Amino acid sequence: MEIITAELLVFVVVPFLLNCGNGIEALSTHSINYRATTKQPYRTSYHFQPQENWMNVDSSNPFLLSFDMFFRMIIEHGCLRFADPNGPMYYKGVYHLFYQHNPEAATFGDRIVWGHSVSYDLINWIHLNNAIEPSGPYDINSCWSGSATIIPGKEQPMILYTGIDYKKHQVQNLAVPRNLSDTFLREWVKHSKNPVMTPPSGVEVDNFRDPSTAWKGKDGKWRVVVGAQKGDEGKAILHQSEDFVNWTVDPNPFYASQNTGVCECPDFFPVYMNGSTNGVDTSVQNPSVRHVLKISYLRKQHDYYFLGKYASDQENFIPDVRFTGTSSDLRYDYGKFYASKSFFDYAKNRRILWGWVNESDSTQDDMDKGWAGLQSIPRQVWLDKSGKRLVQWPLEEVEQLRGKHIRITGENLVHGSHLEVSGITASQADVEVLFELPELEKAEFLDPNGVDPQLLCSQEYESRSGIIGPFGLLALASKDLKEHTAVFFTIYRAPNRYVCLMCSDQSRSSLRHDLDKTTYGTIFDLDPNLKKISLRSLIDHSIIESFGDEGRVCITSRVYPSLAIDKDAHLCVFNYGSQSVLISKLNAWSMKQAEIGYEGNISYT
Ligand code: DQQ
Repeated sequence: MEIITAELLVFVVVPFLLNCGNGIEALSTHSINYRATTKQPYRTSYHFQPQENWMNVDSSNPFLLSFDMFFRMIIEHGCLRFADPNGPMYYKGVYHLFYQHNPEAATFGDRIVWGHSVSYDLINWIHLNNAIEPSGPYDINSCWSGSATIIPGKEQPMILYTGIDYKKHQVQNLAVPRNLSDTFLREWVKHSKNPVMTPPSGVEVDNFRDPSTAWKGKDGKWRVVVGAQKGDEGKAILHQSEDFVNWTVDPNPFYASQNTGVCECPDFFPVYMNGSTNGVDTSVQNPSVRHVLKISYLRKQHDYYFLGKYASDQENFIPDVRFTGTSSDLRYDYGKFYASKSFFDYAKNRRILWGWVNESDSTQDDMDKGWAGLQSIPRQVWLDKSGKRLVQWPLEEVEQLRGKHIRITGENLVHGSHLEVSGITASQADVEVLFELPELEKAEFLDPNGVDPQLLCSQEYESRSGIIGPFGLLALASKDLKEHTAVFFTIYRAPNRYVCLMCSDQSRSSLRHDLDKTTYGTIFDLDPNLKKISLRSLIDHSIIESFGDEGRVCITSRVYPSLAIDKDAHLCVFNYGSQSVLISKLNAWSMKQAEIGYEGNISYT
């Protein structure tokens, strides 16, 4: 089918058929990615999402519950879960993304499968049939998260995934492609010896899941970590194997944290120490690399990462700084971003990170929309030259979608300024701005110890005043600014250093009241020599992914405006600080729609 025909389907047939859930099902095998329309204003245009239904979630939504109810629900139902990216990999010229999916409904279910899509550029995607579905006693109650490893030399992809077995225990299973000459790897065969790992002693049978990508030790054996829990202790359990089929468990946890509950989706990988943006294959161990362990803590619903030492002689990971449960812990993203997974892209020598971005509306809204759950724009990830934190940046491939371009330079923003960035599609945009800062000595004093950044963000924005900041972007804003999401910075003088507060304030993102409008924020050290700070936001109808300080700090939010929709959305730059800041340069682009559709139904270029 030619694109033009497919687009006709999208624009002419969709509005007729689309009566939320029911209409979408009717379309599922015919249309290409149906984008935001009057009836689907929150559908995204260039973020990956399934054609319909769920990249899975359970049927409760935390913001509608008290903390106690939310927590009880987690305990009683096992977890609150969403659309994890699974087994991303690059194989023979094709990128693969699998994901947790309920093909039957826009809610979490008891028959979760692995959805499967492929791409040549990580931006335009072809949906394939589900890759892994419940079929045997070892996974009959769902196929949960896992990872892919490509055995070098043999060029053999292996998938390890969690099966919920006939007793509802969590076990790990192996699947391999049926036909290696099919570069789309459409069919996967489960190993006859499944399950290949069962819950070891010291691990709860219903909290043993999400095997990582494997790495090869110096002894030639493969190693993976599996997330687990015993009581309040969270663990990553190491397993070793020579053949990927017979695994032995290490009695000592690779990593453990007290009072955290289960560690979900552990990811373990090396990064270069010299500031290089290149990625490193997961098995590399040498003096030029450090290691990163990422844990998704279910109780927090955030992805935390630890920089540290892989003590291969003791088979464990020693983080530089242990988990504290406070706002000082390092996170990939200080907004919505969970169950993430990275992979090494051999084609371009980089490490790529995917994260699941859930909804902030209610379950009923999701059922009405007929879908829920997005994937972030894939991010390249590397260690900052300071060695103290990771840097994330949207893949260069997303820039192929950039269309109409607006540039602003040398604009001074005095106290109270609002400068509209007009001429682009503000609901579907990529904006990069570099702010030149005034003399930092003038900044307000703040001792960041014990400060709650989220609370400070709300207060800062509410007051509409400060000294250096708040300044930043108003995204998805209505013309009268009654609706907007403020993504901004405020600079402070702290003892012996300068710090920056980065925030995303959703409190005015919609006239609707029935939404989770939590304000997100974090405080980080500022390099005083730079005298500048950058902000990039990828805006796509109901998602705003923001990258502060050249990607050292990220915040992703989901918003559902009722006025600032499609052509009625505006984008502004603002400054409420008493000190002026200068727009050193601003580049903004309208973004085109990505091609995301079923095989055979799109003309893929
Ligand atoms: N989601 C999966 C689990 C994982 C959780 C189930 C994380 O394997 O622990 O859908 O969101």
